This record gives sequence, structure tokens and C-alpha cells, in this order.
Amino acid sequence: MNKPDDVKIVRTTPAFDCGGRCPLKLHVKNGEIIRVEGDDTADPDGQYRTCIRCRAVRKYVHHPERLRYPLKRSGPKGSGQFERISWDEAYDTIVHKLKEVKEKFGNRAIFYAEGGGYIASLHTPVTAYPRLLNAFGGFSTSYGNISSEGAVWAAQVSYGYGQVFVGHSRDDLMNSKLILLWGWDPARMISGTNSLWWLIKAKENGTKIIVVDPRFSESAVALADQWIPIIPGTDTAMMSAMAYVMIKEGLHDQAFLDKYTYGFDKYKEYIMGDEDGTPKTPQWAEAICGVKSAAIEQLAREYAATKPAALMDCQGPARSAMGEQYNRAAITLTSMTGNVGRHGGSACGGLMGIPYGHMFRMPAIPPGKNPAEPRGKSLRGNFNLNDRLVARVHVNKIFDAILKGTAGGYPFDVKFAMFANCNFLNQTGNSNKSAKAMQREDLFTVVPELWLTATARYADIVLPVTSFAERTDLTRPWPSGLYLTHMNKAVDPPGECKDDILIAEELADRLGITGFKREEILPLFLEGMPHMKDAVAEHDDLDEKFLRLFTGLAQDLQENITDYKKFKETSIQRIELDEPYVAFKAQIDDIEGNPFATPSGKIELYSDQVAEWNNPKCPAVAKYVPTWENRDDPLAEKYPLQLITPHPANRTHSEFYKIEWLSEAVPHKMWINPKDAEPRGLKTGDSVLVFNDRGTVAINAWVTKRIIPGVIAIPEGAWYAPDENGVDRGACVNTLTKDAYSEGGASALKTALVQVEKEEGGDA
Ligand SMILES: Nc1nc2c(c(=O)[nH]1)N[C@H]1C(S)=C(S)[C@@H](COP(=O)(O)OP(=O)(O)OC[C@H]3O[C@@H](n4cnc5c(=O)[nH]c(N)nc54)[C@H](O)[C@@H]3O)O[C@H]1N2
Ligand SMILES: Nc1nc2c(c(=O)[nH]1)N[C@H]1C(S)=C(S)[C@@H](COP(=O)(O)OP(=O)(O)OC[C@H]3O[C@@H](n4cnc5c(=O)[nH]c(N)nc54)[C@H](O)[C@@H]3O)O[C@H]1N2
Ligand code: SF4
Ligand SMILES: [Mo]
Repeated sequence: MNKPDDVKIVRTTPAFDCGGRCPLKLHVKNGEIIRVEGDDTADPDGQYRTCIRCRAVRKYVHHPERLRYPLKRSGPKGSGQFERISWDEAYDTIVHKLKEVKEKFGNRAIFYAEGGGYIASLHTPVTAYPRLLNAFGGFSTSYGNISSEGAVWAAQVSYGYGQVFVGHSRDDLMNSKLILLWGWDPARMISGTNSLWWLIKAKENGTKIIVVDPRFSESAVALADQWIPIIPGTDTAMMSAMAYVMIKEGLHDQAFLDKYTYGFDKYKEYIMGDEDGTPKTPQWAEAICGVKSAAIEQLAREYAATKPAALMDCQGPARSAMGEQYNRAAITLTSMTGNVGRHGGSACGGLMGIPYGHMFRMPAIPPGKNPAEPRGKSLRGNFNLNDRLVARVHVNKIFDAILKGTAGGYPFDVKFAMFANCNFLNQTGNSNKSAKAMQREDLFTVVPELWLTATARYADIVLPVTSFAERTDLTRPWPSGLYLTHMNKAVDPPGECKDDILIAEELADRLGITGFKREEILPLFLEGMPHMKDAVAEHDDLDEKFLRLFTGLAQDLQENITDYKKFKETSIQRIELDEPYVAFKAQIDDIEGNPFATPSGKIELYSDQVAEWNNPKCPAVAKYVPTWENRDDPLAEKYPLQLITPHPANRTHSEFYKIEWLSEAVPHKMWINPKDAEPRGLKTGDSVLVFNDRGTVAINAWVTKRIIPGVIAIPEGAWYAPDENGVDRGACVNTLTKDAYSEGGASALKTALVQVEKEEGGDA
């Protein structure tokens, strides 16, 4: 469209942990973004369409509540009372505390936690602060990816590979004859920007789409030929029964299993009941998962007979008490049907990454070795989680560890904590407990942030940081995007906001650390990459020098960024492949030449390494293991409803929370079935209290048949805001969840029992 002369167009891409990372066209006038447009390529198949969040992104960048100045606490911890201070005072306070804690308690008392707020090559806090703390003598931290550890565990046990390798590029969905969206809801959580596009095209092409989800999800609304509602936490029971039907009726692909997999016999023993006397029949599964046995049989037959078929499992259902079993069972089913390594099939494993693009390959400055962390035995190929928790605390136990320390069996006592790139008080389990931990008087906390988040409210010092619109960086798409992206600075930072990397450098200076700054490390990088010297020399700006250098780091960057100037200007480099990318095609085409990275060289449906652990809750084959806080738990008498916590359509977790347009478009509400609402006298719009022993939230009800009876859903990410009675008026769902993890290390943020009651005198 035409633009007035005084409007500058800046093409850029944000670095949110949002499921996408799409090219944007920002219209900038007088230092302000006045309009946002999305990708404007003429090719509809290659167009990365902007979702609701970035359509409101100028309200995010220019929001009046964005932090502009360093703050120090001026009231009790958590009171939200702060006063503005200078950067000098903030730095001096932090440096003084760091030195004091190091001297009195040692570096292990310095704790650092990070999430996924901004992940890019250069500016991400994920490298700036750990590098600083390592240079200062080291720190303590957490173990486990809060998002996907169940899926990571399952993929690594089965394939020997992690998340970058188990996906297909989304255009491959066009080759599928049947697609099962098993807990995957890309219409809401994007999951690679053009997932929905290709699903719609596949459907228009005649592909049948079946959704298995306790909710009639957005993807079900848009795509489903059939919705199979299921009781949360029971997917593995249903998948086991599908395996039973296939084995019983000889529908499985024995030739594929013989050639490419290890341990199917052991799995078969479990399924047929040879091992425990219980055949995993559809009738057995129906009693557990609530899906009629006839529907299970039908799906098993259809899935086995339709080739190729894509079973799409995801991370959500795995973020639960026995989460890894769901991804392990999905991997087993896709192997039984011979769909691994084939166009139109899927490898499962929940992670869906491909070795092009992909955010997990981004941070480019290594944080270095952590001198304070004790090194134990090698963890390669060791799937016993306990061995990984010797030096670290599980990510969903951070606040329990801060609260209890070594007296509670944790490996350290925390006196100084930095939370960067995360809002973990809000985003990990049991927020009331987290708030209590943050209130410890002997704890000093620093939070670099854009907002006074729930976590920042409890900090001693809050540092204002720049947003993506104020930075130049190299980004990458979320899983399975066939493109690479460049972030370009569009506006100046508000107030005194600084880049995290600059904050780390200025702190390093004051701590007397040398050799830390960008200008000092660039020559070291160039020594190792002499072929990039000339290209880097073409740029004057230091950040640009780095970004140019980074394009020489990974293969997909090297191969595809042939015209850097154009890449920067357009903010996107599309990757053309001769055919869609298929996970493990090389292995399936030639298993002798390209074995899997497992001990057997095959897909391990049974794992000797896991068997060695001898943990009945984490078996060597995929099994249905009942979760705690399920419907059979005695606690269900008091708290009869299962709580699930999907990601919000209008936010990225807790980010965008303040954007009024977005909360107006998608109000925060609790999904409840009429069968559960009626006996409680609830109608849509009523204010309800949702509670269990961990806490109480107040939220409005949405009475809908789009969720099954016995289950409620509250999207994660609303900001924790307890009132004087301890009722969380923000309705942060983690006020209700448990700070627990599964045997494989998944944060169990989707397993909880609650009760719901109408709030007397609550606003309607
Ligand atoms: N809009 C938006 N998009 C996002 C994000 C966001 O915050 N907002 N976050 C991004 C991030 S970091 C991630 S990790 C991904 C998250 O992606 P996921 O983890 O896959 O998404 P969730 O919303 O947690 O859950 C997916 C679906 O699982 C269903 N479900 C819950 N329990 C069960 C169960 O036991 N069985 C079955 N079969 N289904 C179940 C839910 O109803 C939901 O529809 O999304 C990314 N995309
Ligand atoms: N109950 C429940 N809880 C969940 C989930 C669930 O499904 N259910 N999902 C989990 C998942 S998958 C994830 S990934 C986690 C996410 O957990 P978090 O990473 O804690 O989530 P965010 O709300 O995205 O917080 C990121 C914060 O980083 C800040 N930030 C953004 N950019 C920058 C920057 O450049 N520098 C600095 N210093 N800060 C920045 C943002 O303002 C934001 O407050 O939540 C988990 N929590
Ligand atoms: S998926 Fe992410 S980058 Fe893409 S438009 Fe949505 S919020 Fe923005
Ligand atoms: Mo995540």
C-alpha cells in the first residue's frame, strides 16, 4: 500500500517464544510504529501470516507500562512498591551484593534462571548473563527445558536425537492421507507459522483430519472431520489399545519393525498382557480414557490402513505427570505403521523441529564453562533423571529449592537470584509457594525485564531492557519454518532501556572482568573463522559485524545467506528444498549406512538403558502409567475436576498480558462443560473461584460443550495478583498447579485437581 513520505518501513522479525517468528513490516513515523503489516510475498504457499499478537505489536512496543528506568524496591517484597534509581546505583547495588554473596557463601549461592522471552543470536539474555556469571566464578542453575522435557526424553530414548531432527517441513502434510492432531492445536499455538495453512490445504485436497483432545480446540473448529475427546493424562492407554488392535488383527508393519526398530517383542508382551496379565484391549482403555472401545478400534484400523498417515503428537499433553509416555507411545505407533522417514508420515516425539531455521540453534556466543558446577558422571545416553539433578534443581522446583535449600535436599542454598528472559514465578508450578520463596529476607533478586511482571514485583532490583523493535539481531523461526530471519532496529528504546548484552558488559566492567565485551571477543571469533574476515570487515556497526559473522556458523545459514545485504533488508531468507524435509529419511533409506544414534542403531521401542534404571514409573517400553491427581486419586472427592492449562491465543505465555486490544479480543476465562456448570449454578460470565490446597484463583466462567465433563481449562500466562485474602485475582493458572516433574523430567503443569464454586458477590 502507499505510504506518506515521512513514514519509514522497517522489515524485521521478533524473537518471541510464540510458535512463529514471522516477518513483519513496521511503518515508523516520528520514532513511533504507527502500523504493522505482515509478510507480503506474492506466493501464498510461502507467506508467513501474522497472528493476532503481532497485529497488536505496536501496542506492546509503545505501551505506557513498559519499564523505562531502573527500579529498586521501596516496600515489602511483592508489594509492587519501587522507586526510580540511576543505572549507576543499580549496578553498584548488584555488584556489591554479588561480591558479598560470593565472599560469604561462594558462587553456588548465586542462582540464575532463564526462560524463552527472547531467543536470538546476539542479544539474547540466554548468553549474556550466564557468560557474565561464569566469568565471575560460576553460578547455580536449573535443569530441564520447562517446555518440552518429556518430549525431549522420549525422542532421545527412541531415536537418539533431540528436537531439531524429529519434524517434517509442513508442506509434507500435503503427502498425508490421514492426519491425527493428537493434542496438537496449531490454529492457536501456531507451531511453525504456516502449519495451519498446510493443514487447510491438505484438507481441501481430501485428507481426513482427526483431533484427539479434551477440548474441541481451535484446530478442531477449523479442520476436524472427527473429534475424539479424551480424558487428560490417559493418551497412552488409548494408544496402547490401538497397538493391541493392530497386533491382534495383524495390521502392523512387521517388516518395518524388523528392519528399523529394536524391542518390539517386549512392547508386544506388555500390550498383549503377557507381562502383567492385562491385555490392553479397547475395553480396558475405554474405562481409563473415556473413549468408546468401538471408536478406538475404528481409529486403529483406519490409522493402520491409510498410508501414509501423520500422527502429530505435541508437547502439551507431555507437560504432565507421566508426560514422556505419551510421546514414547506415539513414536511406537508411527513405527508400527511404518510411517517414520516417509513422506506424509511423521516421526512423532512431540518436537517437530527440522535442521533448518529452528530457534534452538540460535544463541551464538557460548556462555563458557561454569566453574562452580560440580561435574558428575557423563550423562550421555543416561536416561536416569536423578543423575542429572545432582548439581542442578529441576526447573519446576526452582522456588522450592530457594525456599528449602540444602536442608531440603537440594544441592545449594540461594542468596542471590537473577531471573532473566522469564517470568517463572508465574510460569512454573505453585505460584503461591514461589511468591513465598521470593519473599525470603536473605534473598537478593535481580530481574532484567520489559515489564513489571509477577516475578519482577518480588525483585529487589528491576532493570529495564529493550524490545525486539529496538534491536538488530539474527533470529530463526520456531520449529519447521523453511526460512531464516533478520531483526532490524525500528525505533529508539524508551526511557533508559538497555540491551541485556550491554547490561552484562557494564556489570563486567564494574566487577573487574576483562575480555568480556563485544569488541574484545570479536577478534577471538574471527581467529576461529578466518573465512568470514572480509565479510565482517564490510560492516561498521559492531552488532552487524557479529551478525555477519554468525551467518558463517551453521550450515543452513552458510548455504542460504548468499546475499547478506538483501537478507538484512528484507528480513527473511526463504529456503527452497527440492522436496519437503522428512525426519530420519536418511536412516530409513539406508539403515546400515545411517544408523540411528541409539545403542542398537535402530528406533528403540524398548531401551536397555532405561530398563537399567528399573523405575516402574518410567518403563523401558511405552506404558500407560496412571498419573497422580487423576480421577481415581482419593483427592478427587474434594477436588473433582481435572485442570488443563493450554497456551493462550492472545499472549505468548505471560507476554502481551498488558495489551488491552488482545485481552479484549480474547478475554481470560475458564472453560467448563454444562454438566459441571449446572450443579454449581454457573452460567457464562459468572465469577468463580477455582481452588485446591495450593491456592485459589478468581476468573469468569465460559460454559461450553467444547470441553469434556470433569475437566476445566484455564489458559496459562495471566499475571499472578493475589488480593489481601490470598485469592489470585489475576487468575494465573499456576496458582493451582503443582511444582512437580515427571520421571523423564517434564514439568507437570497440566496435571492438577481442582474444585470450582460460584463466587458470592463476584462480578457477573
Ligand atoms: N498463542 C500462543 N502460541 C504459542 C505459545 C503461547 O503462549 N501462545 N507458546 C509457544 C510455546 S513456548 C509452546 S511450548 C507451544 C505449546 O504447544 P503445546 O504444548 O502443544 O500447547 P498447549 O496449549 O499446552 O496444549 C496443546 C493441546 O493439548 C490439549 N491437551 C491438554 N491435555 C491433554 C491430554 O492429556 N491429552 C490430549 N490428547 N490433549 C491434551 C489441550 O487442550 C491443547 O489443545 O506453543 C507455542 N505457541
Ligand atoms: N500451567 C502451565 N504453565 C506453563 C505452561 C503450560 O502449558 N501450563 N507452559 C510452559 C512453557 S511451554 C513455557 S515455554 C514457559 C514459558 O515461561 P517464561 O519463559 O517464563 O514465559 P514468558 O511469559 O514468555 O516470560 C518471558 C519473559 O521474558 C521477558 N523478555 C522478553 N524479551 C526479553 C529480553 O530481551 N530480555 C529480558 N531480560 N527479558 C525479556 C518478557 O517480558 C517476559 O516477561 O511457561 C511454561 N508454563
Ligand atoms: S506467531 Fe509469533 S512472530 Fe508470528 S505473528 Fe504471531 S506472535 Fe508474531
Ligand atoms: Mo514452551
